[in-house]
Amino acid sequence: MAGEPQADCLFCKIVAGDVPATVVRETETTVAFQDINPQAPSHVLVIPKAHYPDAASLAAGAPEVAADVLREAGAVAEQEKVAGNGYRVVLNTGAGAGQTVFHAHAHVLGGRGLNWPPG
Ligand code: IU
Repeated sequence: MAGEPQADCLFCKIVAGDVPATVVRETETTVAFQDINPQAPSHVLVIPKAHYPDAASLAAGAPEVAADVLREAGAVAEQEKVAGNGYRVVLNTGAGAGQTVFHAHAHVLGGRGLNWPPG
């Protein structure tokens, strides 16, 4: 069923506490943790606790939680002290766009200059 934990999903295991992660923020509906392979001085992932494979399916199935994820992305940027100089929120959607973990997540990147267009 949409939103239910998936046994083979790494991020569901992080939500359950079965796989360790460096959690920086948590709400009733979201978890934010340090990316294991940071692409910027500050690189945090914000995920919904519920399992949706990508941001679009999250927005369609649980729009209030999609809003929570975006709100938390801003809160992470403030907490990480990267908001002032600008930061980027990235929602890779689909393998062709670089999505490798199919549990919705927002990358929050900051702490350096960020080029446009992205690679
Ligand atoms: P992507 O948008 O699906 O490519 O992002 C997945 C991210 O998850 C990527 O930046 C990985 O470094 C990160 N990650 C992680 O933080 N911990 C893990 O155990 C694994 C991936 I696997």
